Amino acid sequence: MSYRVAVAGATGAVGRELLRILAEREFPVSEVAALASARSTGQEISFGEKKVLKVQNLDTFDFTGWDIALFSPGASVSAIHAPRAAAAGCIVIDNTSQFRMEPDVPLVVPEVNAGALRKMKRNIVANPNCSTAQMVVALKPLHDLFTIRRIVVSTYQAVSGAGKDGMDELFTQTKGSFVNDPPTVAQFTKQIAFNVIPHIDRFMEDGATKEEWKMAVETRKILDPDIAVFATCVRVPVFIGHSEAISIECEKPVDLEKARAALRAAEGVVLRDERDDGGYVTPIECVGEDATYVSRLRIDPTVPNGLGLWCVSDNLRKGAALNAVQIAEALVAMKLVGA
Ligand code: 11C
Repeated sequence: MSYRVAVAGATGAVGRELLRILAEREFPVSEVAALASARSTGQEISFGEKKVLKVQNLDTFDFTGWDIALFSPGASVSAIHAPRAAAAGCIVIDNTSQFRMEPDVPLVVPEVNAGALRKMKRNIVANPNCSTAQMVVALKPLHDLFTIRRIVVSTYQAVSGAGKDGMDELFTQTKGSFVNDPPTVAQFTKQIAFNVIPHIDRFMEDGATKEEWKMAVETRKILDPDIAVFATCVRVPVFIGHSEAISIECEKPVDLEKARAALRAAEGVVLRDERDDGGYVTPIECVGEDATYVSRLRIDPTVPNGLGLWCVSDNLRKGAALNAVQIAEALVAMKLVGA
């Protein structure tokens, strides 16, 4: 069986990655539609090696008869068009923050909680924030073994999390610095070239940012509602690949060898932890890769049952487009689409 698949937000950084991954993984499509705002209508965008799609207007697109829509157009646009597509009978996999915390919308990372797809009620499935996705993939095998009770995480997030404009800003500021051009700051709150910024998304009342709040509430929804999460999210001058330094406190005694074996066996995880020069993975090495890489695994002796680790992943792939396509694959495997 093959499926009619629409990609909304097709001209953005994640939209392009969605089309690339659908083709790369040979998702069984009978037809693909690339959708974006009116100003991109008619633009040409490639799908796989041979096909070129003409971008269609999301505002007027009729989703009747389409099986799956992969949405990444921004939360306010998803708010309008995802329910419209769902009402037409199309299953929406939404990559924005719009529906993630709604109780009747499953929030899914297939390696962790594919079973939640069976609870889909509104034809909408949510894809988590990129920093959450890689963290829960890395922590699931450890949670299964030791029962995590608290997570303290610091992130080092690439500018592509802020889309193509964020990438352009890092590029322009970096280039400008060599010819003494004063930096133009638009996408971030301060200069990002040669700097780090401890601020992603807006501030909330308690002093956390929304990115930090998302990591906490999304992790609880996906992995376990009883886990406490304290996150500090930082933007760094890296184009692609989010990194995270994670410390966990567990209910049960931790055992390093068992942790290593579980991470080696876990779906979606690659353990590279050699305790030697270069024996760990950095973000530039994970670009274009599907795995979540775990390194620097070690006991944290400062808390009971503590363990620390470093994890990196391509934020446009596992953090966004790849996870969405894996959700589509899970829907097919579970016979939840196209019935
Ligand atoms: C960033 N994590 O790096 C954000 C991007 O809720 O889907 C993704 C925002 C989201 O800026």
